[in-house]
Amino acid sequence: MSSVWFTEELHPYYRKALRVKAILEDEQTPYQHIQVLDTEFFGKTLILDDIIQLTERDNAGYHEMITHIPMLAQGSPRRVLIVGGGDGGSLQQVLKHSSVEEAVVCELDRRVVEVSRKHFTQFGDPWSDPRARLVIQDAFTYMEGGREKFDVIISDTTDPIGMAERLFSEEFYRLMSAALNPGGAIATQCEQPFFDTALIREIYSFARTLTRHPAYYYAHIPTYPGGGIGFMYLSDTPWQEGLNRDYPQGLNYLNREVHQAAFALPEFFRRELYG
Ligand code: SPD
Repeated sequence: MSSVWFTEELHPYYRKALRVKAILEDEQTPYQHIQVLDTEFFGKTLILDDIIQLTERDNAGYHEMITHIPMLAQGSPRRVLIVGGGDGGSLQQVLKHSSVEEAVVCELDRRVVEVSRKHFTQFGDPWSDPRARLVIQDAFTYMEGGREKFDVIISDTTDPIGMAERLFSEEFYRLMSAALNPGGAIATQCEQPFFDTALIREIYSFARTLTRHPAYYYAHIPTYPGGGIGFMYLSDTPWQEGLNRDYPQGLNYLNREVHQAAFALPEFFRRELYG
């Protein structure tokens, strides 16, 4: 019996594949190629420009770690910005914090929101929460406006390819830092230690000039290259402050032990980053 596989090729020497049961969406928008596939074991899978963004089975690790780590460190965030994040997964997590009064999602492509809302019902339609505000705009342009301040900023982007590349630049990190209230915290999607060492080192080096306590942490996500992804934490508040707070109910990945362990880095990478 023949089978159909979706293959993500990261490098000429590295690819990974999911077995496909059905193609649910396949659409070219003005910005990107959006696909939703139903896959064996991992369930519905969102793919943008041939890069896996999330699956039903393993997205919790990504969304819980990119949101709650900065939220817990800040302690009582009222205004939160999510850069990208049109699938709603980070928004769902952010809204678990009762301190939140407004969560702004700045997403470029409205179709990501519409398609995800239809298929990823496990996020519980966070868009219908009155605290959620969707801004359809290029995040760089939105941040350059510089009018709004936030307690937490989460950069939930795709990989630094094409239009998203600018969201990994020093200039964009400066814009995010400038939009942060005192005591606030930022977490960004920050790629994979094995494959993206140079990029992460570069981001860490300018993160050090922007905040007092930058740090890199990691989560295990089987469907991402290398089996996981890392995040850059930027704040004048040490991430350890978050360990003393109450965690939101009903988490699937994050607990206090995982929180602490996520900042422990394998020696080759710790040396690269922290010297
Ligand atoms: N290498 C793929 C990284 C994808 C990160 N973005 C995920 C978006 C989920 N909200």
